[in-house]
Amino acid sequence: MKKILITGSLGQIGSELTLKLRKEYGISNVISTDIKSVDNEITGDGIFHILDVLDGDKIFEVSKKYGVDTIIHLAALLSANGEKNPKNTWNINMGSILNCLEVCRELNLKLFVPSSIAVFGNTTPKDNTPQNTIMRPNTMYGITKVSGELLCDYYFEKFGVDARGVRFPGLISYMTLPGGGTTDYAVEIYYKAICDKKYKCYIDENTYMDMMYMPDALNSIVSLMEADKGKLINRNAYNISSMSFSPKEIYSEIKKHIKDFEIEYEVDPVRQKIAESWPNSIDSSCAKDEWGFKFEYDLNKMTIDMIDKISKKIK
Ligand code: AKB
Repeated sequence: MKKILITGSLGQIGSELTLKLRKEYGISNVISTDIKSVDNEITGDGIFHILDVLDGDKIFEVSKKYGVDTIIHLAALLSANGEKNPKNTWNINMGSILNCLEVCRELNLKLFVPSSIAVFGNTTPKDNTPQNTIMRPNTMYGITKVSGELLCDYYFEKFGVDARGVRFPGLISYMTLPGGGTTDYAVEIYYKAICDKKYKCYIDENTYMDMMYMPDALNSIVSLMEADKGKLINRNAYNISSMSFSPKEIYSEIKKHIKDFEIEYEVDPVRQKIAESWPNSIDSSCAKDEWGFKFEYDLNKMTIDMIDKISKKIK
């Protein structure tokens, strides 16, 4: 990667990835974009353009103007929000991937598109879920993620577009809040523990889902995009995870540091149903073998860092 265009730069992944890539690849080599603008270091301290991912001509124009060689396409609607307007979710998530693939085909660019554990469904094996297994998701978000994987594979096979992707688990970070996902509770719980000392959790206490701390997620994007093309067999769909826990377990971990923290449960049937359709834990061995995926943070180490960072942020 030399000149990188990011869509969804103001989102949970995009805001941290933009800063990391500016540091590693040079401030003038990262073109951050989003559908809206806000006043912050992403829009103020480097290159930033307003870009609607449904406008393929504009993606082409900005990519060409800057001589981009890689697009990292992060803009998407997530699982819980996706259920509120499924048709819109299909149109945005699929239309934008198709636009990026077309621009990459025309300009010969590399492409990263994140997939998700949402590609799995009720009939998928739940524990240590294999890389290649049954994928019958029952959310519109999950359907767009499986379709996105297939579309990227198709563009690679048919047109040689070097598209790559990972199946992200729930991502936990302190800088920008996630919006409209099922795994968002695992971010909210830290803020509530620090600010209010109590949290009302919308996921049942014993429901397990895969998770990952943001620094590991960002490293995985860079490692995959810099990996030797010849080694990538599962190129658009790598299972990756660094931990799996239930609300009860993350609560106990936080309570080690915030002794008077209390939790209660008010399960949201929509998000609970989604959570139950996803794996308890997935097998990341193909990502390890094919491009050296590794992670640094487990629940304990992440909790120490989240509490430290959020406490400083809200001071
Ligand atoms: C969501 O909960 O929708 C996302 C995801 C797992 O893709 N965090």
